[in-house]
Amino acid sequence: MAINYQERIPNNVDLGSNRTLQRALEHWQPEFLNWWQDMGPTDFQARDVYLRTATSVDAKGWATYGHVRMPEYRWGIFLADRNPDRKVGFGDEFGKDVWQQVPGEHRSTLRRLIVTQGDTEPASVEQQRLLGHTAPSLYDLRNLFQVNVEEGRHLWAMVYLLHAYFGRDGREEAEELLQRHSGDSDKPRILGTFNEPISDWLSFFMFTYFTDRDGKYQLKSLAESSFDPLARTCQFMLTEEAHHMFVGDTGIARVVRRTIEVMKEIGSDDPEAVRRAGAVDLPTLQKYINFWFSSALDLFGADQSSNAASYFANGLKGRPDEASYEDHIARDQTYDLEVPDGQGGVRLDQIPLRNAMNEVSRASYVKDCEIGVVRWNRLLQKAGYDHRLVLPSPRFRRTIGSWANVPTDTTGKPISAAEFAARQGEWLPTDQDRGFIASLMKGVYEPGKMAGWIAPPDRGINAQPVDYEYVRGN
Ligand code: BYC
Repeated sequence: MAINYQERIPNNVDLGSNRTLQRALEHWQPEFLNWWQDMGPTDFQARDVYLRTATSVDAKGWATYGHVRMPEYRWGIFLADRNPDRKVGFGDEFGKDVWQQVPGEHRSTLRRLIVTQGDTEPASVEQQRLLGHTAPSLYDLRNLFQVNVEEGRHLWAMVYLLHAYFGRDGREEAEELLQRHSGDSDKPRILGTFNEPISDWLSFFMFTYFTDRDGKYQLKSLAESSFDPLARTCQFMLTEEAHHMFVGDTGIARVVRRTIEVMKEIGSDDPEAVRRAGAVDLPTLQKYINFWFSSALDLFGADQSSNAASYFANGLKGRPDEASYEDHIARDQTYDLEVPDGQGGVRLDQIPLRNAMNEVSRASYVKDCEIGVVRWNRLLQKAGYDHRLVLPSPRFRRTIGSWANVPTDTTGKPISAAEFAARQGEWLPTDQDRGFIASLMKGVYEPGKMAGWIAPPDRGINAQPVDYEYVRGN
């Protein structure tokens, strides 16, 4: 039976009138659903989940709530409204008309950027597929699935661009997006972090706080693109991304709150005592921050990058919030970059600003990450504890860029490889730490009940109470 695409795939790209695109999607959609069944959340596909679905881009339609089974979620295709006066906002073509089609000379580069972005979306769903079994509450279970279906929608967004603008190559790339898998030794996902398993909920909250925030900054950069359909797609994706970071930010805050409660109850902040009482001790929380923050920093690419310089020069990828800068050409400016001097010290290099664009984005990202840390620390301060959580230095544990494989401590001081090896258990989760966190992970599925290691949220979703039955059925 023919599928009514206007109905099946909510969209604002007039899918119904584009036969070629419809045919391409008719071919891809069943493959996507197979992938969702095989690689998406395990065992919860028949449950009714209280999900937000975008049915249009306006304020009324972009967040429609109701109980749905995940395989019946309506993965839609939405681009922010077109601004007919939009001009190229940066680089050598500054001020010219933006492009509605892909210029031949930028075709392979744009395809690669879109494929890299698209690859992360299903990767994250694969990484999180087992988490439903250990959800700390129905509220959290629902949030996990919300994040998962929206990452699925973000994949649709990139696949739409590949199908609509890149012809046969685009269709092939769209298929490969379903063939690479997170952690697969033959066909891994493209970027490092997306091959790290996320097997516990503390990692999930870290991932949605740190890694999804990289997503925010990359999408902001692509939302500046002169290729207008890409820019408009990313602008709309950013509205959904906000909830993912909210899940991470409030998730970590709830862990801190519960830890404080337990420390008060037992009258001790001794990490072993906190663990015995079933909460996450603060040093372990810090190690998870160190791990996921350093991993996310690599996602911005190298700090000196000729790729980044040419993306900027050619108008393909701008700086996040490009409008907030004064000079959008950035041809003659320089950037002071701290690099290792090769003798255990640090040297300041002045490099062309365009080559430092990845670093410029990374610096904005780091500032944004600080905001949550300040909030978590305020909870500790208010409760009368001196312990503070911190972001490690951006030089710590890097595998991309000038600091790649340069051993440092968490303050960024270069140290010997031997010292790093000897001390990494102080800074990064050990097998024993991971084992302890794993031991806390037990599914809690009674409405309103919470696992003992996490405090309840302040409020429910879409003005529903916290004890609402967010996920129903067996
Ligand atoms: N892992 O010149 P460079 C999200 C490669 S997250 C592996 O700096 P460039 C989400 C690089 O490909 C956002 N390889 O590269 C979050 C290059 O290879 P070639 C995802 C890496 O191109 C949570 C070489 O190293 N979006 O949305 O300037 C849940 C030299 O590096 C990595 C995007 O990433 C790495 N980490 O920068 C769900 C946006 N880093 O050319 C979703 C699109 C670098 O020598 N992607 N390499 O073979 C890009 O803009 C760029 O590809 C990157 C890399 C910023 C990632």
